Amino acid sequence: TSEWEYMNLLKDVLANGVRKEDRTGTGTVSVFGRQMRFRLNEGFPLLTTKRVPFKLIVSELLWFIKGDTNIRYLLQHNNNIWNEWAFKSWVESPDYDGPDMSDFGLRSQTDELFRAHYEEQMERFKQLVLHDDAFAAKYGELGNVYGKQWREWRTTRGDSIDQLRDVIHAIKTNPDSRRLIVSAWNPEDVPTNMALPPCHTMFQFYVSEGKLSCQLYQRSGDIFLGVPFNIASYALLTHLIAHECGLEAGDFVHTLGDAHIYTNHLEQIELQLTREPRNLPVLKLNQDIKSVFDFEVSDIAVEHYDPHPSIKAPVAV
Ligand code: UFP
Repeated sequence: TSEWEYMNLLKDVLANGVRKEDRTGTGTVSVFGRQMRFRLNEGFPLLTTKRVPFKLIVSELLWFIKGDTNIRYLLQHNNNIWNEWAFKSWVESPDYDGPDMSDFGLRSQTDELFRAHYEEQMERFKQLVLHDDAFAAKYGELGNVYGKQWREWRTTRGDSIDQLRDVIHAIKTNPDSRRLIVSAWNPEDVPTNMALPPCHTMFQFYVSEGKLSCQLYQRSGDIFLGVPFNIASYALLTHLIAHECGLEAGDFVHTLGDAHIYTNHLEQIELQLTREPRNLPVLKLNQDIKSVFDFEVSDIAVEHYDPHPSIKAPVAV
């Protein structure tokens, strides 16, 4: 199955990676420049060598597609993957009145007592974002992250560009185009206006023989925790757009810049590599929905997903 592409990347980085310090202070083993190819007609590339939470991938992708940049929608779908980035802006603000949360990412992993305080404050934060509109507008907002750049890229003329709608239109009307690109990397916004500079920097579509393929350039990939999500997310995006355009899903080509394994994920990877990939699941879309922009979480499911158990690991923030 296509999952070997991922398993081989793990082995490659273990064999060829070099030690590299990183922004989070965790330490990584890293290589530069790698590519995986997933043939989407072989099955949906949701890893089977550990359980990957598909529902989180769906709600995050639909959140991007809506152009939403506030974590409230994610919280309403029990999706906590972006919480830390929003939380940070609150605990560093003058409005925050709880115990000191500086460097909460590392400290919550090493200090039990701190972790309890952190979890308490995070729960308080989530309730405020969910139920207090003014608070959500101020601190649930992540700035000009993916949703903003995909749907509402601001121009110097003072208007904006809906890159996603434009690229779907171009796929339908000019499928041989070599310019089917969406860019999330906005150099004007990167230093100041976004919680996390985009990891998935740009993607390109390609149409041939009735099939839609997609290639992602990811500048930085946490191979154990981030990349399995990213593979499934872009595979799903490719399927959704193919569905709207009346095409089959072709290949998802995943190109990585700094491809790294955090040193505190090495044991987990050793375990994962002992496991045999199983058959990939099958994606089911609600056929009544025609437009990419109309899908809800309940319209998207995978069938026959029979993974090995999940493997826990600390996230570097
Ligand atoms: N990361 C991913 N995929 C993502 C995402 C983040 O692998 O979709 F949002 C990882 C890559 C890196 C860290 O380990 O998060 C981002 O840090 P930096 O900006 O320093 O590359």
